[in-house]
Amino acid sequence: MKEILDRASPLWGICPFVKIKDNLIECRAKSRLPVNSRSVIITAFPYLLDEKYYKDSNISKYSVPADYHPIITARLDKAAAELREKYPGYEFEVFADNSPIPEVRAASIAGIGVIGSNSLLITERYGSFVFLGEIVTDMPLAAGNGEIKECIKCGRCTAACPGSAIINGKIDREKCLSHITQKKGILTEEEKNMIRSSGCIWGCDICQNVCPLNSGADLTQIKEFEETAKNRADADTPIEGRAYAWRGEKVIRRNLELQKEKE
Ligand code: B12
Repeated sequence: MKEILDRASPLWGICPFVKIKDNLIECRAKSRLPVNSRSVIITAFPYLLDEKYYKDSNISKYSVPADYHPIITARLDKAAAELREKYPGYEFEVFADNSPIPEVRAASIAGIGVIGSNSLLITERYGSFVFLGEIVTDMPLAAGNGEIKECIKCGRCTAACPGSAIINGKIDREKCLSHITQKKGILTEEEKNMIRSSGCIWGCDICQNVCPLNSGADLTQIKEFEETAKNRADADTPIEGRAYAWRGEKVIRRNLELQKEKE
């Protein structure tokens, strides 16, 4: 099993399903969970690129590579197919992001990182610049002691958050700039100003950029991320295949207009 998972992801661990079963996220994908789910094999995919890729960028770091969902799903699908062949009789179901699994919590229980006050998983080697995905199985797998570990609570993310959205390690979504850039419809003047002054029209990295546990984070070795890097969104480039494509052009164009108003 180790070789199969090592080929898929540079960092993974096991979270017993029972430890997150009361925190499942309601979504359509929930119906795909194996009936007798026993273990969550949680995997992390580092995405930090060389600084040169972020120069003059107007989108958050996670959206510089092409949409990560198909990239990590392809890797996990391959691993799941190999696991099904090796362990017939067990189910292996792949999820990424659009998942009933509270991924940050599961990853911390699996021992692959600490939960930051910004609510993100921070790994020792790659900091919080990792995407999470998982294979849920009805196979019982040995896990660690399953304790959630917390960050050093220096308070820098809380202080730097432009919307003051971080309250005691919980995110108030309505105030989170990442959420605001994704919101459809009419924004309040305050929300518009947050987008104008951030210089970022999709997502937000502020709580990650100020985190001391992120300094010196290793760059990704996943070639699919580097090969597809594109650090600006603009009105003329098609959005297909980018991390923000699911939201549709209207929201992107609105945010681009807000940036223009500032210039
Ligand atoms: C909805 C969502 C959002 C929403 C709301 C985020 C939020 N923090 O509530 C919005 C749109 C704002 C968002 C933004 C971002 N997101 Co998001 N998001 C999700 C999603 C789909 C679900 C999260 C969720 O609802 N969790 C369940 C809720 C109910 O969790 P919760 O009970 O509140 O528990 C949280 C805390 O309380 C804490 N916690 C829980 N138990 C305990 C116990 C203890 C002791 C402690 C200390 C803490 C703690 O951990 C949980 C962290 O999520 C996940 C994918 C997934 N399936 O998990 C991605 C995910 C969390 N997002 C991700 C990313 C990359 C981002 C952004 C960085 C993108 C960007 N650059 O703009 C920002 C970061 C903003 C931030 N600081 O959270 C990654 C995070 C990777 C990582 N290293 O952790 C995930 C895992 C997606 C992925 N597959 O990689 N996101």
